[in-house]
Amino acid sequence: MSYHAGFVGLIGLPNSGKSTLMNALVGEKVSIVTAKPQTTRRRVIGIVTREDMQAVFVDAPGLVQAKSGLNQFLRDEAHDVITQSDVLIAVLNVDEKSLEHLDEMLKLVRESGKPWIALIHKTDLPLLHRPQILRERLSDSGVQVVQGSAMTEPDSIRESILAAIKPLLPVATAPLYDQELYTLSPTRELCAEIVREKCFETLHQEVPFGLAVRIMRFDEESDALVKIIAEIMVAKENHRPIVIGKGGSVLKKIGTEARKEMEKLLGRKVYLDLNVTSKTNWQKNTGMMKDLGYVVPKA
Ligand SMILES: Nc1nc2c(ncn2[C@@H]2O[C@H](COP(=O)(O)OP(=O)(O)OP(=O)(O)O)[C@@H](O)[C@H]2O)c(=O)[nH]1
Ligand SMILES: [Mg+2]
Repeated sequence: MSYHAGFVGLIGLPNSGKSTLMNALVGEKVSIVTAKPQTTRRRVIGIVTREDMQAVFVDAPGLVQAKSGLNQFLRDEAHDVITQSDVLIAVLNVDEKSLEHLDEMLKLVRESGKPWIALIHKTDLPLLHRPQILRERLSDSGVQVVQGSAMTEPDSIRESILAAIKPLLPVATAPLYDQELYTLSPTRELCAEIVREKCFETLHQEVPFGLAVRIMRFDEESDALVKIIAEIMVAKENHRPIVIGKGGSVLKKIGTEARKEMEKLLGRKVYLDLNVTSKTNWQKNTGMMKDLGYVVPKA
């Protein structure tokens, strides 16, 4: 039995369900998921180790066209994941409105020269003819096509994908990472992302897209309690009162939901303090972008 190990990039348009897929593959929540596009900003690693393989999945931001600011970072980050991966999974959601954008995404994957498979995703949605239309678009590519829904059938999608990618992964003598590891994200990063997820779910229009979250303090007070102070940075002064809400009601909702999820993650009680600050147009400030980790690592 040959052993295979390598990096597998999840590539697709915004909202195609890449992060939901990542969580289904790993069996743990490592990537945040929301109904809004452009939720994932920095790549997230999720590791699946089996007796005969280790797949290091890389959840990338959705592919967008952009020439500046945060969107340019999202674009560059997704392109870099393509470059750094050994194998790609092109995620095509059946409810995607623009077939043209799907074709552009497929072109990018094909032109990378990497081995790849396609996933026709969200097949639980009642769009009966769409999977067939997408299959026809893929028919001359000669790649393996898997279909399913990470939301409603996580186990079967995981097994189909692992079986399809294994022969495409490089042959290896040993796993790349410790077999017990399932993500490389530090706990602080996971906590910051939880706050950002709750902001995305609670806030609307342009506000969530212009905010970033930093963990300012992470104090393990005891075996039973962690004290976390996080900063929610907004890009415009007038977004601050929106995030706080009347009498602090919006911030309280974000805080309560984030705290509950952090308690699940950490297995301890969490005391969470959220501060909202405005840093006008931080997305245009190279220093702040770097500070937040929104820079593409140099190869
Ligand atoms: N019906 C259905 N919805 C799904 C499925 N997978 C994901 N979704 C929903 O699609 C939306 C986007 O999911 P994400 O996993 O955040 O998508 P993404 O591709 O990571 O999005 P970006 O990070 O913004 O590029 C969320 O509302 C999910 O609940 C699926 O299999 N079926
Ligand atoms: Mg995502």
